[in-house]
Amino acid sequence: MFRLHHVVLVCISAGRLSAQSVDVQLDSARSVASITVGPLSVPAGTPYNHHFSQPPIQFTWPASGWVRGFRVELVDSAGRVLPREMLHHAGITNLDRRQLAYPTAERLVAAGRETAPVSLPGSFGTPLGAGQRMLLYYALANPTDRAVSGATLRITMPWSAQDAHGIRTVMPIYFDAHPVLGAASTFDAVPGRAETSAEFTLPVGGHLRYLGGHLHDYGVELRLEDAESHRVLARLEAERNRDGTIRGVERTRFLLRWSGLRLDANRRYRVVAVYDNPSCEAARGAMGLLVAVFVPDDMRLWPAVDTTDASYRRDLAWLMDTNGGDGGEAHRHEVGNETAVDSAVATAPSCSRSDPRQVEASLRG
Ligand SMILES: [Cu+2]
Repeated sequence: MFRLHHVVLVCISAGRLSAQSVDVQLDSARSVASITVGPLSVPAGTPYNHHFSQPPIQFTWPASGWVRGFRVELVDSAGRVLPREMLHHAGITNLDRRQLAYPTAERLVAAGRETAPVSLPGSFGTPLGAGQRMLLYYALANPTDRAVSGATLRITMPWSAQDAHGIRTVMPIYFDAHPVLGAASTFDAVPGRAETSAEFTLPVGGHLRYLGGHLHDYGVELRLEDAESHRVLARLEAERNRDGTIRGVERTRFLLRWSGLRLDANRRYRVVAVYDNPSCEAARGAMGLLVAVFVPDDMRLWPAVDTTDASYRRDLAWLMDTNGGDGGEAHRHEVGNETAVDSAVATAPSCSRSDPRQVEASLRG
């Protein structure tokens, strides 16, 4: 598939934002893009909830082509992969392309420590243009009593050069049940069962080929609905522990549909996050995101980014300020039964009133 079997090696210094630099290597022969930051040091005894982060680092994408997935790892000075607990989160935002449903910058890569490597099937790829400005952010933790030095954050992406044939464009998009542009899009999960929802429209139609979700503790399900016909188009259930904490959210590839789930341009859709909070107090910092891979009908209709847009600028300022984190809001991702709780969720030991919903919740658990 690749007519050029040479290695393009590009090193870019991030410059003014910090002393750190991002190194991008595009290896056409092996079809891999490798993005690294280092050397990094993580002090001992840096727990998950006091993770440390550097300011985001801006870099420029060196050559046009397609990325076809990603894997995020932290490796030590000998190249060995470090424990996943040390990677709080990492991501890459494309400053020169806007999201489909929102006027803010595209989230190209977003990984928490629960994120498995992403690999797009066969002929799919997300186009990136030479010269597009990217923002890389990450936060690390080290709960052990041994300091780590000389580590490298490595994001590896299957890569196809621009002269590759037969690649179909897919785009990473998401829909937020509580979209707040320029701040953490979190909300309170009130005691009992409650729904939080928001409508959106898409400037260009297309098909969803993959749909996953993101919920915090006490999340029950996410729904994608047609707000005009009131039909439920997709429903993803949370995998919950008995106490309502979250292990994960199911995902779908719409395998029963020939080309995925159809979404029309300029039609009203709704994303709904359902929570069931068995405690007597509101749980702060809840989230509800549908994360999708989208095949647009025509990429030329993708709306141009407006970097002077007020929402775009607020979102970027927030990203720089919080390093892609959650702005200090309570935040606990679905990492299973671990003790990684950095949330301000207050669960009253007992409720003074008897609430049938609690019984229901504990039975269901
Ligand atoms: Cu979250």
